[in-house]
Amino acid sequence: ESSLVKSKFRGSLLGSLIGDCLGAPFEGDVVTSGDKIILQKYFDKLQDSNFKGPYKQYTDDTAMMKSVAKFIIDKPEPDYKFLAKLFATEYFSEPKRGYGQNVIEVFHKLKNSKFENIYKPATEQFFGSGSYGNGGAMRIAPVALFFHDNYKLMLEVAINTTKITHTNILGINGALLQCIAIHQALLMDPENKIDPIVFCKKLNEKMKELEKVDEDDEYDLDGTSKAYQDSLEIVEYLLEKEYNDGLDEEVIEKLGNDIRAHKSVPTAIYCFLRAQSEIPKIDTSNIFRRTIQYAISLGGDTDTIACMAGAIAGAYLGEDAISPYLAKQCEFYKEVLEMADNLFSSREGVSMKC
Ligand code: F2R
Ligand code: MG
Ligand code: MG
Ligand code: MG
Repeated sequence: ESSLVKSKFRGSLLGSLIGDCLGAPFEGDVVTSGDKIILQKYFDKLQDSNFKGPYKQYTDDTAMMKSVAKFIIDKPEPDYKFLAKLFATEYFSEPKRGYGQNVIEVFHKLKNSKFENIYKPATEQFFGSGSYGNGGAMRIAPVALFFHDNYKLMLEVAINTTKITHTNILGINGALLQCIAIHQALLMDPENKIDPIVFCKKLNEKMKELEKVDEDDEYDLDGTSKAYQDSLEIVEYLLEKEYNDGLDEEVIEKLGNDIRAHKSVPTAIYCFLRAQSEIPKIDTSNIFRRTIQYAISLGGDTDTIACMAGAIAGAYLGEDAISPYLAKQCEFYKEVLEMADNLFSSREGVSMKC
């Protein structure tokens, strides 16, 4: 039983890395009609045991996820100043990993203020409204895994790790949704088929608890406070729809495929759920590969949407479902597996102390 959980830790972090590395070359792409064929060939080639190419490099998604993992592994009692320092150190040692345009201001301010108030720089982003980029969500996997048997603490840590860079409610709730999606997938038996609608409804029940809607708030005219529960309704609607040639365009139009959390996290969840059964023009019987390949086929923020979908798929399926040939194409894959094992074993240490 504990070996299954360990395999799920590995699967989730590896899934996150593979989505980032394989999706990165396509980030910002606009989808065109031949893309599914090109992607099919790209994946067939990468998965061929004889193929030897240069590593696919990871981006900010993995760079920041590394820091979140280290923050948990090195200090079991959450030390958010330590995490802020890890984020900044990682950024200044390798600034060219494709970070968001604005988040780098936070790193500079943190450093210049000697990490005096680690939450202040993020609150100043976007004229005080805070970032709703998907940067909080893309790096959350280690939190969902490590704290999976303490739901309340998991949510608290997810919020506090996100707020160092993202304070807009959409940025925070997006990270929470990604976190609970990984958590819910982790608790599923990979021997049992997932019912996408049931999975989505269950997630939405939890999201309704998290998105506290104030019915009397006259300022919330655009429904920001319940953006994610509304999006999950759309996920359900799209999952129930019969396949047609325009379906993917409708997915992009209704759920989004860009760097905003509310226009990418629900999309990643949809990708994972849609990939539980066959998808036209994606020729593979492997659910993990289908998830990543489909996520990338939607274009836009491909590294991040594939990274988030991959983290969920890996948490459900475990490491065994992931082709080692695909993993071996990614820079840092050995280190990510080591990170997953360290995350798993530091957890055992903590529960023994209790
Ligand atoms: N930065 C990128 N990719 C470059 C963009 C791709 C390009 N379009 C292309 O064609 O290739 N990728 C990485 O950034 C995303 C994560 O970003 P993060 O960490 O959330 O950063 P940031 O800067 O806080 O937010 C990102 C952008 O979102 C918009 N935004 C956020 N909050 C806003 C607000 N309150 N008001 C207005 N705009 C807001 C801004 O445009 C931010 O720059 C991942 O995709 C990662 O891979
Ligand atoms: Mg294209
Ligand atoms: Mg990136
Ligand atoms: Mg991205």
